[in-house]
Amino acid sequence: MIEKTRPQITRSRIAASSPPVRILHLGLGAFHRAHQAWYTSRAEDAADWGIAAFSGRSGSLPDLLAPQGGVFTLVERGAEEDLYEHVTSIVDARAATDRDAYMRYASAPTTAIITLTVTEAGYSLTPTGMPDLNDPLIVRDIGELQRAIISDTLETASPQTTLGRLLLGLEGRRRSGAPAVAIVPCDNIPANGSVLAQALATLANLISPDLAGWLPTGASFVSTSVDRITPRATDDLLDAVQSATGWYDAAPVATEPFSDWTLSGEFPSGRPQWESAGARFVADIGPYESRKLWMLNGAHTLLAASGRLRGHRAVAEAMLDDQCLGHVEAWWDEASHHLAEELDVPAYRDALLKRFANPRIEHSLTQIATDSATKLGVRVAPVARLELAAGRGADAAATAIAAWIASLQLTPQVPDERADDISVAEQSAEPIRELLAIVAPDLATDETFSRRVSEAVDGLTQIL
Ligand code: CS2
Repeated sequence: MIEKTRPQITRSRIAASSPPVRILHLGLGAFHRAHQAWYTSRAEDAADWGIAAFSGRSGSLPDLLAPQGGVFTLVERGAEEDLYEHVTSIVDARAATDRDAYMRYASAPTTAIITLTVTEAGYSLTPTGMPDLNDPLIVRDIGELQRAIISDTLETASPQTTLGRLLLGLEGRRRSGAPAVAIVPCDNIPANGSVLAQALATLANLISPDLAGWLPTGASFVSTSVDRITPRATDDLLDAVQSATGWYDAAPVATEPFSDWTLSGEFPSGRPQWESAGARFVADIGPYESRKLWMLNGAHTLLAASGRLRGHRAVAEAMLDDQCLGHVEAWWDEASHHLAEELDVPAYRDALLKRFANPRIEHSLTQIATDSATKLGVRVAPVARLELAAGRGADAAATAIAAWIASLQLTPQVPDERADDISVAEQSAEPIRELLAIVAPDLATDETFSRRVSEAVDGLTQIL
């Protein structure tokens, strides 16, 4: 329990204005606050753009932020020093279950943008990026939305999945005649805007022809690549903020100095001048997202497995272990074969080494290991395919997948959306091939690659 020795920070106490809500966010957590909320708060036209943020998996933030009027302290943790600033863009923090408020914001003509940070697994997609029509929650949401729309009882529907919730909000919007909204997914999925557009269109076609017909003009989809390493906040942060700023803050967030936001797509009802806060708008997002997803996130997922196998708890600690570092370097070499020269991969790689080594960012490997089955499919499998197509062995990709398989056997269990599939695979006659099939079904049918993964699992389990 942290002792409250200072007055609590509130919007009025720090004399911050209250911008009108024009952005609706799903997935209020540390990353949203250190990234999109921070960019919005720093934009030149911040006074015009407020955020109403709904919690995702972690439920308590709205209760902590509401008494503060949504404002909080962001602590930028450099290798040597901390910098403190106030983020004031979130003006309404709500629980995921607050359906009425959600519908009000989703249907409001003043809402121009819906952003999302719901994690990769939160989109209920198959490894090929289509909505998972075998997922019981998706099946349930389709039925519930169909019934509510046909019987004109929208207020009774409470879908559970992100796709279902979005479709409910969009149906509300369609009915209210609100102008087109930009939907901006901020999760680590390649072409996230197009993937989400396709997933929503597929489900809308099953739910309601009116909604399906409205979608192409009612919503635009923006693809983004987002980057800022933001571990879960720890209790000592509250003390640090209190003594450094003179305010008690019940919900500060600590993050690294580095940040990147690359976006591509249309904003039919306007947007904040995020570029004035450092965001980058591009025509082709592909190269940026590959560089980030493969080099940073791929290495993270690899370290989460190989580091935990070696008894490490955090990224910076694993980077000091030559074996883990060797795995990461080999992975970076392999991924670099498929990244264009203009992306200046050597400089990006040097920066990553420093970011990962930042000893003051305690980034837990267990946190990163969550949902590794889905993450490997997005972060590692694409490079394996490209390497195999180029006639090479994809050894580093095989090692990354093998490290995950070995960690399933040898380290404490971590939450994974695919846990049921994982235990079925583990009990099958060919567990390694079946586990590989969860990550990437096509790679599991490649005999040579599958054997390579098996050999790497043997290698990893022997040298421990
Ligand atoms: C991490 C990411 O938890 C994870 O899977 O790889 O959250 C990573 O820290 C962010 O994408 C950094 O931008």
